[in-house]
Amino acid sequence: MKALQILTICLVTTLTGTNLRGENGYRLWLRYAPVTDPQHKEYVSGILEHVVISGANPTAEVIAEEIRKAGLGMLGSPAVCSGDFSDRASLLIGTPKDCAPLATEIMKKQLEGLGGEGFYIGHVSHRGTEYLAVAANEPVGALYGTFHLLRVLQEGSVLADLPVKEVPRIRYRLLNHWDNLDRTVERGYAGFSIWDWHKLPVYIDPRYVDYARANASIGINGTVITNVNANAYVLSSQYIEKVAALAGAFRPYGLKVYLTARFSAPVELDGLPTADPLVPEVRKWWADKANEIYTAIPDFGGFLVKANSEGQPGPQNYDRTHADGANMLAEAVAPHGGIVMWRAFVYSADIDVDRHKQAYDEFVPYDGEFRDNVFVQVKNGAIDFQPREPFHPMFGAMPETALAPEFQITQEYLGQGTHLVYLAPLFKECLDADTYRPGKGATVARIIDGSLYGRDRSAMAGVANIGTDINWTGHPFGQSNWYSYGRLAWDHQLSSEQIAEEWIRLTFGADPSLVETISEIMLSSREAAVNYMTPLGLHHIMAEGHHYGPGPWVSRGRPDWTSVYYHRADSAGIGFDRTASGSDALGQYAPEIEKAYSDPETCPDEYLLWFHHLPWDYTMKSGNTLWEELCLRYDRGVKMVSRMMDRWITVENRVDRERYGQTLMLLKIQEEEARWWRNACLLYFQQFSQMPFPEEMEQPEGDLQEYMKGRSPYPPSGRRRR
Ligand code: BDP
Repeated sequence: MKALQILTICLVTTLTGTNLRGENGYRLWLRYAPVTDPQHKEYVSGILEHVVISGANPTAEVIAEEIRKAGLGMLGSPAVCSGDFSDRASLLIGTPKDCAPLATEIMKKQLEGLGGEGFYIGHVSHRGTEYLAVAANEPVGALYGTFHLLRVLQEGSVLADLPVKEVPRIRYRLLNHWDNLDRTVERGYAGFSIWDWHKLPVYIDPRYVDYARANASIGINGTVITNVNANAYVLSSQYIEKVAALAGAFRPYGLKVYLTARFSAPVELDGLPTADPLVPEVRKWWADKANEIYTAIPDFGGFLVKANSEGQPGPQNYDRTHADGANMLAEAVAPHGGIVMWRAFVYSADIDVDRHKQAYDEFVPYDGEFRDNVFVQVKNGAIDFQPREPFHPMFGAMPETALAPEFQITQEYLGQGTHLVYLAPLFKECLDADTYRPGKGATVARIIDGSLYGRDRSAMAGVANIGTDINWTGHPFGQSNWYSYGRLAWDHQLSSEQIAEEWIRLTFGADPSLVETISEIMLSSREAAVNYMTPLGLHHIMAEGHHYGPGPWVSRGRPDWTSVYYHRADSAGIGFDRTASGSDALGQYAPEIEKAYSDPETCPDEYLLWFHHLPWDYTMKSGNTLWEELCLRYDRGVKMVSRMMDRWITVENRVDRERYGQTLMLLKIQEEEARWWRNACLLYFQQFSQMPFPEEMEQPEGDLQEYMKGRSPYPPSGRRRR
């Protein structure tokens, strides 16, 4: 590099206080960037000057390692850590069992009700001196507390309103990887699977540890490492040994391993004549398999199962119910403290019932029949991770069953690897939705966290967007979705704004105007995507198979995998009538919702075409006709992306070049693809509406036939394979 260039970079860096050199994103939100503000630097040094981390256990060791990293990054020198109490301590981290100053009655009182994972950050007094402490009942709580403290410091903030006490609202906070044993990732857009099966169990990729650290830092405590379209082979002895090695790497971080269980595994692996869950030999096979797994992995989490769905085997193959299947597996893992997550994502092309209704029909009659260690895992909406769906009607309809919501962090239907779409608003929309069951205020969040029923078991699942790409998630902003999922699983009361701001400060820097600009981009991004893909309640109109790009014309093959099944556009109008005069899916919701949504006048615009088939000239609340409104919303989506790009351009020189440039290029693709969605969808629907495009919008260009041919025979990855 020429001297002049170096000088310029140094100058700009000094002037803006930002490190403008490239950052590849590997460090995620754990960057521990140098603290430049002298006052904050003094504050951080004061806290990290001499940290006492008590306890001789692997979690205490990783806490010390994290504290050293943080000191090195933020202050330029690793913080001094010791295991033994010293009166020079600036911070104490530990449990009452291991750290004498924390073993007081007052502290024990403070820790009451915090369980194993909760933590306390505040002052303790010992022999007349006050110390700052991160205290917990168990080492993992101390680890979560440490990450909390380091987050505050990294954000450029100070600890205010001490003491801080936190307890996770959800007990099982899980990632679901749709990773195949050949290292492809179903619906993955960030490279290959990070599990290097070939080299396991001997070779422990340092990424495994960074992965566990990242998860622990946001409170994720379990990971299902294999695809729901499961391969029985992962349950073979050879693979159990590999899984045990991963579990060993994750253990100090409080991250447990789970596996997907292929229902036909007893037949496939050991030649049993049947996998019927009521046959004693089959039950014994699973009990033995569970024993084998727990011998290798004593803290194994349990099984996740996709059964009788999209061709997967299940109990119905033997005329048994979901409850029979789930309970058999639950019985096998129960003696070891394991759980079973049984997915409710079931629908069949052979049943002539709106796909929206099928999961409810199949599961609700079995409410109360699932064992105590079973969770029924329900997607946020009744169709399939669409840009916007009303909450799934099963929430609230099974009070005797522990339900766990499943969110999709990977952006299968939201622009895959190229679109910036911040998903916290989507997750929140479901969690905050009022089911009105049994009455007003029964939100999905209160149902699934157990508080509504006084149940102490709760779980949440998020389909991971992680792969071998250097920045883990492909799109630099994909990281924010992993982050927000974890934060919401810990505390679903956090707002999308709060989480975005946290993430931006940690990821790009704490300059308030930078935070404001990037947060505006993030907070508008989900609504932008809904607008340019599926406004007004449209859904499932993406391209066939790979799901990349628009495909409202898809009409071949299995009807419930086509687009025409869902949008039902014809010369009379557009939308799916799910009122009592149509499929009556609305009848599965509480009467309050059914009543409000059954009338197009009172149904929120967001869900209008989800529940109604309406004429093209129907008058909307805005006064526009339905056709005009549809066109304007599609166009608004494109404009919102242009605005996101304009805003992003203003952060040049305020964030590092590498991530600035990557994001800008991706926003260009997103803008172009938003136009593609708008043009293709509107030209297609215009065939039915026969109405002109409103003048005030950018006129859709191109030829429908060309759009219908698709872009390339080689769409992005994310293909299905076991
Ligand atoms: C759909 C995906 C498919 C998954 C399925 C599932 O397209 O790849 O296998 O969900 O959740 O959205 O099982």
